[in-house]
Amino acid sequence: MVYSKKPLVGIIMGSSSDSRIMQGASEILDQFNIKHEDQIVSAHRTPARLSEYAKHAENMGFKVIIAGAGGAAHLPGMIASHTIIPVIGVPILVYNDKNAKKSDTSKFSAFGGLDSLLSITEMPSGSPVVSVGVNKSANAAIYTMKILANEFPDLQKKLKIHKSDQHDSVIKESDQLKKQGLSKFAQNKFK
Ligand code: RP5
Repeated sequence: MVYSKKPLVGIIMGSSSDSRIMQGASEILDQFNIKHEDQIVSAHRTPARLSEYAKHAENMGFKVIIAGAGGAAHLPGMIASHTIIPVIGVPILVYNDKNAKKSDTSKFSAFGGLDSLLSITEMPSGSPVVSVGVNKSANAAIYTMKILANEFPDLQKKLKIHKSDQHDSVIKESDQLKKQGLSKFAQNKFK
């Protein structure tokens, strides 16, 4: 089912380096056929663009904005200060590693993503931004769909199926574990 011809969700991130994590949100939204528009908007490197983006998001009629940022992570809060569209923040562990290789962990946040998590969740009273866990962009997408499902009953059905699929996969794995024994199961799973 096509829910809307126009994107319903805006995904933004502070840097191209965030795209590795933020793609998790787009994968889930694509899987559920939810149109989204994706952009890089830096709160400190493109501050004017940030306020323009908020106007753009309202003009586009986005229902939710998913905003990912690392380090000081002021992007979600700043966007929320410009619009009443609900903002879901994704705290990102990677920091200042635009040019780093995937294997290079030396440029990860000194505070393990806690810096970003607190920046997003500790918005002063009156200017709320909700947050998912560090790097959990897929959860931001699932939560977004829970909000959208208030409007689209078909999406409610799909989310219920998603939940029962999760249930079934746990039961299936538990049966395998019981049959094989814990040691063999773990060896097979992680070999
Ligand atoms: C934040 O600074 C971005 O969200 C990113 O997570 C972090 C580092 O940016 P780069 O130096 O990788 O561009 O604004």
